Amino acid sequence: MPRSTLYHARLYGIVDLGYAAPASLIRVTAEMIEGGVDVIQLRAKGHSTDEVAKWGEALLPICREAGVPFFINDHAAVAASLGADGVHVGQDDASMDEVRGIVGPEMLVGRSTHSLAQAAAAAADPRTDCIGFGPLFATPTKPTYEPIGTAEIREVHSLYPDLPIFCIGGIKKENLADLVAFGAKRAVIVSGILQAPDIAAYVRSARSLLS
Ligand code: 3NM
Repeated sequence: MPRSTLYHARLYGIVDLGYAAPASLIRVTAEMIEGGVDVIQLRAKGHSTDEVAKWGEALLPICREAGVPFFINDHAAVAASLGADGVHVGQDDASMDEVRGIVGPEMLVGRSTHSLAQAAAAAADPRTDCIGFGPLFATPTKPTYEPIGTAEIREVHSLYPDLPIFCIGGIKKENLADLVAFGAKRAVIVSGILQAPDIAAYVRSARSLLS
């Protein structure tokens, strides 16, 4: 899948086992797709490689049928063996050499960044296909991370205009219009989507704010 798919993406949803029970993963993924999410990631911190592989195997065909890129968080070997579209890694995870050594040159690779300096480092490597930029606000989904605020959103987008940048952290449909006014083009929403009483409706309304 080409990087341009991520460039045109607007709303990135994460199926996070911290919020979604294993028995709900297929329904939650289908509802996110129904609402119009542009990218889906499976994130299962603290779960075994075998579990991630099992859940990834269940979700990949649903995403593939809908043409929605499917990322695996952290587990490059699982992403490679499933033939996922992408793998997302954090600052403390494997180096790009290590990740590319596992997934090869074609798979999309995303990297979390938590400052302009980290965004610069990620952007300097042409093998980085997208970045997360955050957490913008305090979030229970990543409780130990210091929020970086919204002041640098415009700058990071103007420094790296060709890099798909996904704002993340404490984003809800209620603050999305403000983020767009601050220069955000794309957003990741985790708990807002997964805790919504109607996931498809929530995604549809958040997506409509990111044109
Ligand atoms: N990564 P919510 S913030 C998974 O800044 C994740 O890299 C972040 O969850 C980063 O939408 C975050 O519930 C959590 O706030 C986002």
